Amino acid sequence: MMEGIIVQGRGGLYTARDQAGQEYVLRAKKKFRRQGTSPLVGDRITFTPGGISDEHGWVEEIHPRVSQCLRPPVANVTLLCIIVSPQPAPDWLLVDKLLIFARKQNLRPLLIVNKTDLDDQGQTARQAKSAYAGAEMEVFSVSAEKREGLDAIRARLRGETCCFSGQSGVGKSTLLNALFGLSQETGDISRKILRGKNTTRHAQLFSFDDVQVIDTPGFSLLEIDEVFDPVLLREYYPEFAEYEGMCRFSPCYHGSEPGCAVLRAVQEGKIAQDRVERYHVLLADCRQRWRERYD
Ligand SMILES: Nc1nc2c(ncn2[C@@H]2O[C@H](COP(=O)(O)OP(=O)(O)OP(=O)(O)O)[C@@H](O)[C@H]2O)c(=O)[nH]1
Ligand SMILES: [Mg+2]
Ligand SMILES: [Zn+2]
Repeated sequence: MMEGIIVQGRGGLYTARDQAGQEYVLRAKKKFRRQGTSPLVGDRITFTPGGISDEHGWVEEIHPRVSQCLRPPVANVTLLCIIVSPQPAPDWLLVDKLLIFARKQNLRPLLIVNKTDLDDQGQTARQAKSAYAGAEMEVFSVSAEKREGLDAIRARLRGETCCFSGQSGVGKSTLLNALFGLSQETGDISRKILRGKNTTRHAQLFSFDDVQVIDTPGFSLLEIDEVFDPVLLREYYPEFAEYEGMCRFSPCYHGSEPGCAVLRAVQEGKIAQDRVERYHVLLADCRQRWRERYD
C-alpha cells in the first residue's frame, strides 16, 4: 500500500501522485459509492498501484478531509481564489454565491481581479474593493499578461492549498502559468459574445515546495440548489454582523422590513448597496426554494 494525493479525476479514473512525484492511474473501490462518497482532486489517499499488466490500481482509503468543496469538487482546499476580470465582465452575483459556498465549507475566500491591463481606469478593481470591503475577503489586482502584481499573490498563497475558481475566460490558467511557471492550455475569449470557451476541462492539482494549487474549469452558471431556511442566508454576510439584533423585527431577513438596521446602514453608506441588492436577489431565490421544498 502507498500514500499519495489525487491530482486529477476523469471518467472514473484517478491520477494519484506519490511523495517522489511518480504518478499512478487508479479506480475507486466500490465501498466508496456505498458510503456515498468518491475521491476528489486534493484528497490524500492510501492506494495499491496496479501491477505491470493491470490498467490501473485501486484507491483503498480516503484520509479525513480538512475541507470539502462541491463547486468546484475538490478536497482539502484552504483558500478559495475567486478570479474575475474586466473581460469577460464580472458576474458579481456569481462571486457572491462562491463566497457563500466558501463560508459554508470553511474555506477562506480571496478575490483576484485579473487583466488590470484591460481595466478601464481601474473600474473593475474599484468595484471589487468597494463591494467587498466589509465582506472579510482580501482583494488583489494583477495582470497575468503583463506580469504585474504577481509577487504579492505568490506571497499570499504560500503555505496554502489554493483552488482557482471563476467564470470561463477570466484567466485562471494563464495566471497559474505566470505565477508558477506552468504551461497549461489557455484559450481566447469569444470576440462576439465576450465569453470564455471553457478551455480547462478538468480540475488539476499542482504541487510545489510551499504551495499547492488547483486549476478548475470555468463556469457561467452557478446555482445554489441547496435548500435551507432563508433566515440563515444573512449569516454569510459579515457586513451585517454588527447590526444583528438591532432591527425592529426578530428575526429580520433584512429584506424590506420596516425598522431594519441593515437597510438603514445601507442608506447611510455603511454597507455596499450593490452587495445588498444582490443579497435580496439570493434571498428571494432562497425563499422560493424553501416554500417549494416539499413539492
Ligand atoms: N489582456 C490580458 N489578457 C489575459 C490576461 N490573463 C489572461 N488573459 C487572456 O484571457 C484569455 C483566457 O485565459 P485562460 O487562462 O484560458 O482563462 P481561464 O479562466 O483559464 O478559462 P477556462 O479554462 O475556460 O475556465 C486568454 O486569451 C488569455 O491570454 C491578462 O492579464 N491580460
Ligand atoms: Mg483554464
Ligand atoms: Zn434587518
